[in-house]
Amino acid sequence: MKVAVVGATGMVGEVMLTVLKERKFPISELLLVASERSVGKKLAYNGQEYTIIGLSDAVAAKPDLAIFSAGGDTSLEWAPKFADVGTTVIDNSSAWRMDPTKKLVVPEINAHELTNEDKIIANPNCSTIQMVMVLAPLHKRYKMKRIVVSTYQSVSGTGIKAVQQLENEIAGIQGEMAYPYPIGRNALPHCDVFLENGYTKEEMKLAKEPQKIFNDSSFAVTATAVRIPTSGGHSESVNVEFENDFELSEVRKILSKTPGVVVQDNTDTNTYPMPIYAHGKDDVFVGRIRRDETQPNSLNMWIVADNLRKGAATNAIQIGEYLIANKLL
Ligand code: A2P
Ligand code: 11C
Repeated sequence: MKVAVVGATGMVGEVMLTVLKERKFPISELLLVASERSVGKKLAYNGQEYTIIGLSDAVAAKPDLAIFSAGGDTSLEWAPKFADVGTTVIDNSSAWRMDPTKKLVVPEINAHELTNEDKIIANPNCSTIQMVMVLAPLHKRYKMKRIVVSTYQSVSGTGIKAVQQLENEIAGIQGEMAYPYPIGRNALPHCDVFLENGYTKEEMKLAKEPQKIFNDSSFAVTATAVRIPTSGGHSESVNVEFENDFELSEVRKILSKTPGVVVQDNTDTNTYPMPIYAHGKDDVFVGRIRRDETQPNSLNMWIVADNLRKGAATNAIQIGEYLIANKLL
């Protein structure tokens, strides 16, 4: 498999290389691609040194697969150029997610929809992925009506400048600001840009992407997305109302049998998911599972995952693995 990683020098790109190596992704030739600023620089993968190349050279090399995490504008411009030479693109940006001609895929949920006609495949937003991983088996069993989610998102979701801002603030160093306010000892109800309806773009991703992933618009999602001073790992408080009632013991049983989901839920031992322990792991962790006592058929949960892993790199690479396993490349 000739594989290009576009945005290889970025935060998600770095995790992609780690995950590709860990999962022994079948690579016969690896192309590491970044902006013109990085062309010619060296990057190591699996003990070997690679020279960064630019996008034109990468298209000319006609890779079988290109995994993009280089921002929406780069994806909009370049993903079609790769597709034109026969490359299948898995794109981590928001550029193609809501395009009706593109699939939005969480492999455990809807990879079966993929065909070899899909040349640009969208990877959902990180906070969406971890939420739908937990909701999918519950929706199947109890049918969701409405979800209210509040997120507690780490600075790594914003990018390297935000990680630096938090580190500078902790060290007491004056530096460049990624956010309009300090993030240390703070919480910003502001992830991504504000839209005309008063929501942020991140909140609308949470509201819209799940329907597309489930191919079902019979339920509604409303979201508040908050940036907190954690370096990695997103957390979510999720309230879900179902059509049908449930037993908590059955909910726990269903979730503990769901591949990619780990239940950490024991109040006697203070067991619940936390971002520092989700770091570096591919699973989605769920705990604080309890009945919402204020209305029928409703559940509260706390969901945590490494946003750069299952929320980005791992999910994209699992899509690639599915394509290979099903001979769709
Ligand atoms: P570069 O390091 O050369 O700027 P992050 O999300 O951490 O900011 O990383 C973004 C990634 O996308 C980096 O690898 C960055 O490369 C790459 N990138 C940004 N703009 C472009 C572009 N116009 N063409 C190709 N790669 C780009
Ligand atoms: C965040 N979810 O944590 C974002 C990062 O649409 O892929 C990824 C943005 C996206 O702010």
